[in-house]
Amino acid sequence: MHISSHCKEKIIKEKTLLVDVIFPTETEEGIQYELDELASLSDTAGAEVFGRITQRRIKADAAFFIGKGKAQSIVNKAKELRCNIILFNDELSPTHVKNLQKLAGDSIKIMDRTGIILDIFSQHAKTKESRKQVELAKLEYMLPRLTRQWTHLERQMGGIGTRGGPGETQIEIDRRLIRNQITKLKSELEKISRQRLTQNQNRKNAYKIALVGYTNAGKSTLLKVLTGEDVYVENQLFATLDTTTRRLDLAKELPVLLSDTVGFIHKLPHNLVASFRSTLSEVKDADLLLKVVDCSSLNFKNHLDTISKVMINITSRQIDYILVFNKIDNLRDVKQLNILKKLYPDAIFISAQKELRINNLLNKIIFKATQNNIETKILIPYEKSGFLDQIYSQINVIERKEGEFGFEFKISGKPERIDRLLSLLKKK
Ligand SMILES: Nc1nc2c(ncn2[C@@H]2O[C@H](COP(=O)(O)OP(=O)(O)OP(=O)(O)O)[C@@H](O)[C@H]2O)c(=O)[nH]1
Ligand SMILES: [Mg+2]
Repeated sequence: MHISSHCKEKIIKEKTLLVDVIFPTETEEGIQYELDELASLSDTAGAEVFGRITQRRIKADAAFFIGKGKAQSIVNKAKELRCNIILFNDELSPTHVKNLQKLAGDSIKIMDRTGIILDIFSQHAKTKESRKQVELAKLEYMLPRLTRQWTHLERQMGGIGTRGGPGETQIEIDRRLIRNQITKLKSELEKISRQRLTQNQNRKNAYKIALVGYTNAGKSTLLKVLTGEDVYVENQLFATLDTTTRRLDLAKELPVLLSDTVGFIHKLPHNLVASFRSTLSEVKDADLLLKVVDCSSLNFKNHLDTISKVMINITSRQIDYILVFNKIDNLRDVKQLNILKKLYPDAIFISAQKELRINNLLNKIIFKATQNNIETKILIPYEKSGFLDQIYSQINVIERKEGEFGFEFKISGKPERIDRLLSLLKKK
């Protein structure tokens, strides 16, 4: 696993002990997979895993999440292994964190899955927008979890208007500071998203494709192969946080845009999805999704599940898609490939890295992009020439003539788009 240089110092310091509770609906096998994934998250964040502990429970304990006795023994184990982080696979409630933290003392930090994901996002956020999105998610996560240890926030957030009114306790002051900062971030993000909307106006007529999939499935590698763009590819979780959109030259008269964006993961924190909503707008507005799956992973079925769940969170619209099974070069043998092909007859099997069978995918994209396209003629009266911009920005123009009554256009596109255009024309 790649570890970027700025994490190296952390690795020496941070040692994690992983903890997972097995509830009745979960299997031992599933839990091992989840712990492997939690270990990858810990590794990507720059902390080394020194042990794993599981406990079977009917339901979570109200005070400690696990039993109090077990909690104490985990803390002892962490001390024995010299771990400074106890990392829980589930999202802990503010009460759980408070109680567990009290038990663990100052030298050990209690963290949960959401916390470590947020930490990775902070490390990987590069642009102004993604940094603000991560900060927003972090503050929303922090707000209900404020305890006495969070003090002196003023110094970090400082400035005029941060001093508390009479009688406010430190925690109240901190909460108020955080709420103010959340409001500020939201309005800044709103502004950035409005700017993007204006920039995107001229992309309307393009057929829009978005890459979606589990983190590390190979989405960015595929964007690189399909468009020739040099994008960041790394064997780590959440290498990509910002959306990249590039032209994809498929055929004449077929403007296509391809977007790559942040990957999904099992139990992706809700407030992260919410704060990344504008980055994910390329997914929401896409005409076609390429659902990229690492089919060499033993857990690809769970990954498919996660994609569906996160998509429901992002949009209620059903978007047409192609199932892209990537990393076929990593499969054990041809037999395994054939089994998968039988199970998923509609999927396209490729290796983005080894550039295998990319043409199959391109053909299917062209088929989808031109499927049901119709050609038709429309007349724009001269007095409505203000409408010409909309024609060019929303549909493919094959021919334009100046006739007796107005501009005579020959256009092609999806019937829905043409209908939308005609009803706009009527209204004007
Ligand atoms: N063996 C194999 N490895 C691949 C293939 N495609 C991508 N990879 C590797 O998988 C890792 C992740 O690739 P990325 O393209 O960064 O994956 P991603 O889906 O963009 O991941 P995130 O941005 O982190 O969500 C990299 O080490 C790639 O080199 C493939 O077809 N075969
Ligand atoms: Mg990526």
